[in-house]
Amino acid sequence: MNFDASHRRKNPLTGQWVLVSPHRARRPWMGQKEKIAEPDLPEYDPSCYLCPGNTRNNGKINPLYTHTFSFDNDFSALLPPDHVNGEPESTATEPGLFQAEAETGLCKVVCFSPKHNLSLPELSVDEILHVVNTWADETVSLGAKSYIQYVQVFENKGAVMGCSQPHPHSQIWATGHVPNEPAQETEEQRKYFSTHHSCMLCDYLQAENNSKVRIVAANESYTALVPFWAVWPFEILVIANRHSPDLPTQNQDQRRCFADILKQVTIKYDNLFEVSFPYSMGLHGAPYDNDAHPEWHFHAHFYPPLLRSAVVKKFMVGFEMLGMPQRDLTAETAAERLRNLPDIHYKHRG
Ligand code: H2U
Ligand code: ZN
Repeated sequence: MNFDASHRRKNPLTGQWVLVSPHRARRPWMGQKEKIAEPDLPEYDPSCYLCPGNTRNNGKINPLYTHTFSFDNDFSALLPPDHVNGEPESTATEPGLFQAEAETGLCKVVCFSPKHNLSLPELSVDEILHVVNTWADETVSLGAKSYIQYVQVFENKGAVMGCSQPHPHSQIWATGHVPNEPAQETEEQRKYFSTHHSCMLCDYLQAENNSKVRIVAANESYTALVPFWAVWPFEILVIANRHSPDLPTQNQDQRRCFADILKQVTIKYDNLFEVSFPYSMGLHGAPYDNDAHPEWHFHAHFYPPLLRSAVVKKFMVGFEMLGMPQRDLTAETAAERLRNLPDIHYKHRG
C-alpha cells in the first residue's frame, strides 16, 4: 500500500473512514509563525464568574477554592428526572419517522484552579492530579445515579472552539442514554473483542509501540499518539497502557501519569505555534449501564482545529460535510512534528 498517494484510512473505534491526500501536503513546511497578540491575563479577574469569591450570573457566590471547584451548571442542557414531566408526546403515525424520547441528566462545570490565567500546560502535575481526581470523583457519583448511563468529561478550550470565557475549566455532562460517539465506540470495541478475543486498543497500542512512527509522548502508564485514522491535523489519542475501562478504576500512580501526559501533550500543543492552543478534548470510558464492559479501554481524544499557524484553522466543509473528512498532512508527519517539539513551555524558556 502506497501511503504517498491518495488513500482512505478506517477508524476502528467508530467504523468511519477518512480520506488522506498526502501529495497535496508535499509543499515544504515554511515554519512561519503568524504571531497573534495574546492578552496577558491577570491571576484574578473581578469580572470573571469562575474566579474564587466572585458572583455567578444567577447570584450564587463561588467559594474561596484552593484547587478545583465543581458546581452544577447554572444553564444546564439536561435536567434530572424530577424536573422532566413524563415522555414528550409523540406525533408519530409512521413508526420510526418522528422518534423522540425524554432525556434526563446533569451538567457540571469543573474549574481547574483558582488562578484565572493558568491552563493545563502551565499547571504543575500535582495541580493537574487534583483535576483528574475531581473528574474521577464526579464520574463515580454521577455514574452511580439510577437515571445516568454515561458520564462525558470534556474541555472546550479557546474562543475558536466556542469557549465562552478564559478561566480554565472543563464540563461534565451525564446523560440517561449513551451519546452517539461512546455508543459507536462501545459497539465497535465489542465486535472486535468477540471476534479477536482481545481488546482493540491493547492490540492497537502494541502495534504502535512496535512501529513508533505515530507516538508523540509516553510515560509508565499512558501513551499519546496521532492515531493512524486522525481527522484533525494534530489530533491526539491518549491511551492507558494497561487495560482498564475508565478513569475511576485508575489508581493514584496511574492518575498521576495521566496528569503528566495531559501536561506533556498540552505543552507540545502550545509550543507548536507558540500560542495557547485551542481544542476540544474529552475522556472516553465504559458506560454506566449495568452491563459488563470487558471490551472497553479507557482513552482521551484531543481534537484541535489549527492547521498551519495560530490563525489558519481547518474547516470541515464541502466534501467533508457532504462526503467524508479529508486531510493532507499525514498522521505520521503530524506526529513527527509534535514529537520533536520541546517539552518545556515556550513561556517558561529562558
Ligand atoms: P464553556 O466551557 O463553553 O465556556 O461554558 C461554560 C459553562 O459555564 C457554560 O455551560 C456555564 C455555562 O452554562 N455557566 C454557569 O454555569 N454559570 C455562570 O454564571 C456562567 C456560565
Ligand atoms: Zn477567573
